[in-house]
Amino acid sequence: MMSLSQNNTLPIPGDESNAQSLSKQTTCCALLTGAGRSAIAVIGLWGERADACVTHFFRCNRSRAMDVGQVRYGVWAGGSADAASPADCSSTEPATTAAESIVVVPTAPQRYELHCHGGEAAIARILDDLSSIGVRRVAPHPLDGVPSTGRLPVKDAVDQRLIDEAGVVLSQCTTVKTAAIALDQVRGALCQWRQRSIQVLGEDPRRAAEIAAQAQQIAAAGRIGHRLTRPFDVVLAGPPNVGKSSLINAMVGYDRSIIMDFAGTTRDVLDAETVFDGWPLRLRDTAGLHRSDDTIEKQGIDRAMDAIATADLVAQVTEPGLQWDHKVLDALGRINASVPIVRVINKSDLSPVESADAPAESPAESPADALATVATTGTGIGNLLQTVVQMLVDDLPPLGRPVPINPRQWDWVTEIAKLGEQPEQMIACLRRGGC
Ligand SMILES: Nc1nc2c(ncn2[C@@H]2O[C@H](COP(=O)(O)OP(=O)(O)OP(=O)(O)O)[C@@H](O)[C@H]2O)c(=O)[nH]1
Ligand SMILES: [Mg+2]
Repeated sequence: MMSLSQNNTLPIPGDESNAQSLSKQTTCCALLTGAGRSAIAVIGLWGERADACVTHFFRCNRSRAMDVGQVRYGVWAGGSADAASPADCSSTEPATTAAESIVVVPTAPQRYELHCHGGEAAIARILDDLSSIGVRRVAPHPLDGVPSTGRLPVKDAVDQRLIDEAGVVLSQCTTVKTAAIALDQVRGALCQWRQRSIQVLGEDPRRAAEIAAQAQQIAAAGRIGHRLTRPFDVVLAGPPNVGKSSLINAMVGYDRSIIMDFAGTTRDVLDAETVFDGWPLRLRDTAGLHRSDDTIEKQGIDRAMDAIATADLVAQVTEPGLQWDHKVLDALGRINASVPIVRVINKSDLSPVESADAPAESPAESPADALATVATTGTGIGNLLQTVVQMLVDDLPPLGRPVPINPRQWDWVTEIAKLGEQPEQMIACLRRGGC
């Protein structure tokens, strides 16, 4: 890990005051998001020629100045084969290879975040293009690539640890939304809150309740923050043949699960990963839940129950007119009452009478909050995904706020939230930083 420089601040890449920093002449790039396939990747670009590199490769869809903090959409018009000579990134010749859609965010003078498609080809192309004009690609150390607007005030080893831990998480994030939260903590959001709180309490211990309330809010964000590197587990559960597998396929956009026109097709838990609205999701297809004497089917149902027990959210799927088996519902209720549930009525293109499995004696009423979908045509799928994500991340604070990014930090902030009436213990806890 990086050491502190003499004046107790974090060294920033390209900063000549740091003995180990890159030379002033060097322009660098680094992949800030984790390795592997993801929806979006973020590449950091910083150094003396960063502006010129962006001018050379980026074609903005509007002719506006690249102001710091403003998001700019456009295309990456590079292509290693066409790039100008290494010394000449100010060439006025436009690069000619097929364009790649990207978002460019100037984060400080001569510092950029380039948000591109998360596929390996798109990432490699941009990094190769930058290398071809002499930009140095640095190892994806979590802190090396972080464009920063200034020095991060690191007061002590506890701050250092909070930032280092966020850096490790940042390097493993696979989407822009998760990376943005980790990046805020690398830039010091949580340790600045810690420092401020210690100062406030030192000046006036009566403000402990106020700090505890803040800690409570921060701890609430820890539910998402402590798991930024893992996708949310969304389990689709329901009776056989209601279209659970069809829904999974429609949600991920390719045929992950086998679909058949008879009950009991899915016998195990099958996973498919996707990203929606910047959030990584692991969609889990399960065996149809019902009372069964078939040994293999029973095992599939047991595994489905296990998946439900550990889910972040359960999509409870049924079809028009089909009553849930109450014993199965009771079992679901006993497993984990705290798991949020989205109710889905699939096959909503069919009227209840057309639904082959509907028991005539017990027509089911659709719950008012149920979402209607037609997996075979895609109707309602966007709405379903949007609802799922909203339920999963609804209590997330705005960007820039402190968020604990691992279980250790989460426990620490939760502990502080309980000390509203004990200012001395609160200061001690803040100072320890959970260490
Ligand atoms: N009309 C209509 N048919 C659908 C819809 N969704 C799925 N189906 C059909 O319903 C049948 C069962 O679909 P599956 O996706 O295999 O259902 P399942 O819930 O995974 O079934 P099991 O794995 O056996 O529990 C297939 O023939 C699908 O084509 C829908 O929205 N409308
Ligand atoms: Mg199935």
